[in-house]
Amino acid sequence: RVLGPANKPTHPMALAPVATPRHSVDGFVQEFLHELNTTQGVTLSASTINDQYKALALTVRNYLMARWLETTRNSIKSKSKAVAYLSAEYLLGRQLGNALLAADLADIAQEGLKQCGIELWQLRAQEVEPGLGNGGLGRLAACFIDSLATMNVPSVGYGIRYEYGIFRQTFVDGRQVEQPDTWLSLGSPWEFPHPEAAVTINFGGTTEKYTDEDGRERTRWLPEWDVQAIPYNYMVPGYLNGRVNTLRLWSAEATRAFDLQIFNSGDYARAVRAQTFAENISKVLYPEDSTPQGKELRLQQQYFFVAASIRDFINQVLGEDFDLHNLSDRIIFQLNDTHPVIGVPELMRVLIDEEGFGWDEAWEVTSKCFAYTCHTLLPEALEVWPTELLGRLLPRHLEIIYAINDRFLEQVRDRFPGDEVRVGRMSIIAEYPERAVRMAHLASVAATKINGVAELHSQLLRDKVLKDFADLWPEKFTNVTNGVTPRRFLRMANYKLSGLLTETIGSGWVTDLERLRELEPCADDPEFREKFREVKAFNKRRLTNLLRARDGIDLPEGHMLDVMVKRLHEYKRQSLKILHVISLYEQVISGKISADEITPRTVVFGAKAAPGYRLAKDTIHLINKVASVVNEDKRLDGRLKVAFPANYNVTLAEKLIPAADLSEQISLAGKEASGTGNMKFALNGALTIGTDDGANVEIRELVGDDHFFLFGMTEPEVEALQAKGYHPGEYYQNNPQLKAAVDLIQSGIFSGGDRGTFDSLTSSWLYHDRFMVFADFDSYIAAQKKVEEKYADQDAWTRSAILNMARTGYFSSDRSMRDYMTRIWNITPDF
Ligand code: B1H
Repeated sequence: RVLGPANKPTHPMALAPVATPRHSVDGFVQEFLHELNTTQGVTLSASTINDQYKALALTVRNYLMARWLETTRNSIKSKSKAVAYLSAEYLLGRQLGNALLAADLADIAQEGLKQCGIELWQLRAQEVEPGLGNGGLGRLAACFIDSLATMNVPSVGYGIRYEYGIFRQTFVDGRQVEQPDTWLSLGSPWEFPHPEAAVTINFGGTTEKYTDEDGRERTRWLPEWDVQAIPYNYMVPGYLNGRVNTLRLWSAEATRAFDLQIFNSGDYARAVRAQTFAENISKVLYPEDSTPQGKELRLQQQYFFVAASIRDFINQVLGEDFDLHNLSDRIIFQLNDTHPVIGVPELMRVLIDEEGFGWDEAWEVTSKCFAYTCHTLLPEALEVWPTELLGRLLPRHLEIIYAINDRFLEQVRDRFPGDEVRVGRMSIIAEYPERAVRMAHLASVAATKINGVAELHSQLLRDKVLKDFADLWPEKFTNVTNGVTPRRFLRMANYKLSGLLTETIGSGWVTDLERLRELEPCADDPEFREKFREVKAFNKRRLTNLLRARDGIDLPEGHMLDVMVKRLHEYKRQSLKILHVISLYEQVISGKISADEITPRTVVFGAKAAPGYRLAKDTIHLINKVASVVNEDKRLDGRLKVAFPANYNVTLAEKLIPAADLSEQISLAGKEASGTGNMKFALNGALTIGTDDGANVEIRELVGDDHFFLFGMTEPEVEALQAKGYHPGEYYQNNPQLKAAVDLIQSGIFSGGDRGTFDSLTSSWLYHDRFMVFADFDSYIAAQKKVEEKYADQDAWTRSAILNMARTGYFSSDRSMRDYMTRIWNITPDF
């Protein structure tokens, strides 16, 4: 390390808190101008909007700085047990608004900037969001660290500082085209790089046996190459509580030693290429949501950040003289899906090879330090690494995995004598189609606790995906239903509604969301309903203005806003939603109904498809083509519109969700582990049309059947149909409305007369649809009729919307974190 330990003061002032700027408009302006002058090196009059944004960000940072240093110092001093959240993704969203809120500076900043002739919202619009995640899993990690900070829980988030986050989506002729996400091109004022705290991460090579000084047989890893992991710290401010936790993201750089070797060989060009090779590790986020890519670089990323994080925690937090036998008194590593599971053999390697532990001693410690959250039910989403690849990259880890497996299978044979079929099913090593490590099995063996992310999902994990493990270790299994942070998704995103809530029940709901219950009686108060409607109307106007400027999209006034935003995936069934639109259109143009029978409605889609996922991309193409035909057709009398703004991200979600009337949560039952968008919509006063899947089940239980539009098969019905044999052609032949919609696509009307453009989609639905779109079509259409009936009675609708909000406080990520603390971590908050 270049610098010595930070907590040995070398100056009497070293432990004194850094001065926090005065919490007043004057104090703020002074600090802002100071940053503009000294950091950006410009005067106010010569400053660009980017200068102003950066100076503002630095100003807000300064207000949080003393709390951050204090939190960090206390967490090292206090020696309390901490959580290390290990996640390959953090979908943070913009930082400025959240930091202003956490420091109680929003009003002061607005006024101070106004005095400087600057509009705060304009500076906020400058920020490029760090899109370091794909969808729900990455956003969940961001919500969780927000809640941990707000609830005073000693914790640190560890992840990867991707140079390119999730791609920027554009449409060319209605097809998705991906652009690199250059979120760092103007630099980020929110990060604190610490190159002096770099950690060396090894790869490749071989292992060898040797005898140590005490005559013990030992193994050592002789790696072939290495990279430097450079930590970048981010503040994670709690809401108005004086705590600022840390998110530590690792960036890869080439090591000196590595270059030198090649430089000395005289091959300069190869040396420079080698540098690029090392730095590729943190270059880009893999854009597949739910379907992991078995790419070597991906495994490199996983090991890179997990090994750096474990080393970092042991060296920086615990310090030299800590007895690692007691590691589980100080830390629990929470595994966000299987992506960080290589941390299990890594901790074993550190304890055995580096610290001289015996196997049993090391396993005793390791098996208490990890807990595993599973986020999926789709078999194709379960990560598997070929032993050939894993052994080439991490030879010592593969040996350790084999050794863990040997001991584990012995246990299985003990418990289930003679049941070799079970042994084969449970083995950490799969033999077909190739020899490979099943990461979910490794995680299940090592973890103290295994949790799913909604009640139904956790039950299906126990009954199906991980049934053998639940038979062996029932006590390991638990559920923690997901949640979302009320700070970002209610207080910030919907400040009008927040104002109404606070004026009605006080501001306690921001950190105690169950208090929204107090609003239940307001559902019957006409005056409150009127105010609630005004808020919705305001949010719709705000969205209209944004989409006009951002996408050139014109939202009509007075429409029901029907929103489906989430990653594009067959199981989520955007296809069902677009078939509904096509069907409405078909009925009008064929004269079956007249346009004025349609409820004026705008259907908004937002969705990115994984770049290599053909059917998902074809669905985007279809939606865009339907939009361009439907939106222009005068026969609809402007009563049905489709809007598909490109590049759906957290920033857009914050504007879209508060404006929505109807939330589409229409996955095939048993496929969506939880969903978290569903929670955000309900909390912002949208009604849900949804299947009995994921957290929809719990939302419906809480809001009540009268305020939720349920449709579709249940999970057992899906299973039964699958077992009996699903024949989509029968639904097509027997349902004229469905047939007419599908035929309309095949007529070429959405593809300039070409009948074959969407064959990939129609034949998938007709012949081999794993996600049974046709089977739920009828029921979906019927539920949409109920939606229209209810919407016709605005008082009834608003009443239900208010009750949705009032009854879903359970879905705060604060509650999720409390559940993790009691059911999994055995941790209590500080103070
Ligand atoms: C979820 C993923 C995921 N489940 C692999 N699994 C990935 C898997 O890059 N990869 O390889 C990326 C993401 N993401 C989602 O997690 C579930 O589908 C949602 O239902 C759930 O709400 C969310 C948070 O638990």
